[in-house]
Amino acid sequence: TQDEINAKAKAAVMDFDDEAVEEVCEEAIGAGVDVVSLIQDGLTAGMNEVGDQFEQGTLFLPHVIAASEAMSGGVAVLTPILEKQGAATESKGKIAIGTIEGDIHTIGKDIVATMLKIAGFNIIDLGRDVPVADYVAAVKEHQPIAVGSSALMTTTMVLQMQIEEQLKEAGLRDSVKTMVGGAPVTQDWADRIGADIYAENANDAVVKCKALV
Ligand code: HCB
Repeated sequence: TQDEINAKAKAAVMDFDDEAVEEVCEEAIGAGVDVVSLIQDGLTAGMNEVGDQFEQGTLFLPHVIAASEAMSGGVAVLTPILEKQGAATESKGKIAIGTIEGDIHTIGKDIVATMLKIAGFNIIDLGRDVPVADYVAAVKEHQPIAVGSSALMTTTMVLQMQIEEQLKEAGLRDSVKTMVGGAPVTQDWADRIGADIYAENANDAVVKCKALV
């Protein structure tokens, strides 16, 4: 069942076991279970658990790296299936997204980008460690309906405020919706800096971006 497969995936990420992660993802595809749930309630749940243990000092950085590689391998197995599910949808417009300057955490941003693509948006992936000026330049060049930033650290999330400010300075703030996300980011933070959308996870991002069109 879905719950069993999610639990297996979570355990495999927590065991840093690339092969087991890929196996359970392939098993999930074969069994026809919901792969979005598998990513969110299985793989991500395992990753978060590893993050918690890293914070508590019971696991160390190499463990986090190993777990994130295992998770990324699983997402890679699932992506073609997700893309197939989304292939029929017509284009809903462009969204630019990237991980903010100073921050190299890409797993969450990549999942959001993939899910938005599947939902029918054209994604301009700015990558990671993206200078604030590059978000502004992307809005100018591509005129997306939304620009999303991902920040995984309390030290980098403050730069999301600068996106708001520099878009205003460039006279572009009213032409685009801003979206913020990443583990330390909250609705309260989005409200404080004046971002239009706070997305808690990839599903939330899809629902809220769809509501823009
Ligand atoms: Co990293 N790391 N890390 N890390 N890392 C965190 C983020 C800490 C919270 C861990 C901790 O201490 N508890 C911490 C940050 C503390 C802080 O806030 N100050 C931390 C640290 C300190 C660091 C280093 C500095 C460690 C070091 O070198 N000493 C270093 C940072 C280097 C840098 O960025 N300059 C570092 C490195 C790494 C890696 C490379 C080992 C690895 C990243 C691999 C990669 O991304 N390619 C990593 C990882 C994996 C984590 C944790 C364990 C998990 C992050 C993750 O991928 N989660 C994380 C702990 C945690 O977050 N609790 C830890 C799974 C994804 C799916 O969730 O939240 O990213 P997500 O994304 C969701 C959601 O937020 C939303 O949708 C996504 C999908 O549902 N969303 C958006 C995300 N972005 C969005 C954007 C939008 O516009 C909308 C929605």
